[in-house]
Amino acid sequence: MRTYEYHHVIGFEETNLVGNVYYVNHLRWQGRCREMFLHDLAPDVLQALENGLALVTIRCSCEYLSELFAFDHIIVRMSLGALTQSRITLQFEYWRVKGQQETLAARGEQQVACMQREGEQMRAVPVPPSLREALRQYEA
Ligand code: SSV
Repeated sequence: MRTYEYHHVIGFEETNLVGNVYYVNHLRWQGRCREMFLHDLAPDVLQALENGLALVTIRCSCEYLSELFAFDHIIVRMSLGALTQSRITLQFEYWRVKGQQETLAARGEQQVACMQREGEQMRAVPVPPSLREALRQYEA
């Protein structure tokens, strides 16, 4: 299965008193990963977000398997879990890289609904064609 990779080196700002990564950061990296995907592969969708398109996160989760620490190099690997008319399910694996060795540190999932803002209201709309096209190569 093809994955989209986001690389990250953990900084002190992401760790807690005990020295390991505070759990909220894993969700931030899900966000960083998906926005870089749009920036790289469907930049017109970023433009559309300024014109009333809303990509609404309707759920997200993370399963924590092992601790991460400052200066750990991690790769977040994102793949497409499911694609419907207006919803995208993204799956994430968080790998810690040390030399040649990679360890799975966490897993996550989130679902995004494509909607259009209309005044105060929002209505579901199809996944934008350019995004659907970009997603094709990441189908599980
Ligand atoms: C500002 C805002 O609302 C941003 C939302 C971003 C949503 C991005 C969705 C990207 C989906 C990428 C899927 C890739 C699967 C391999």
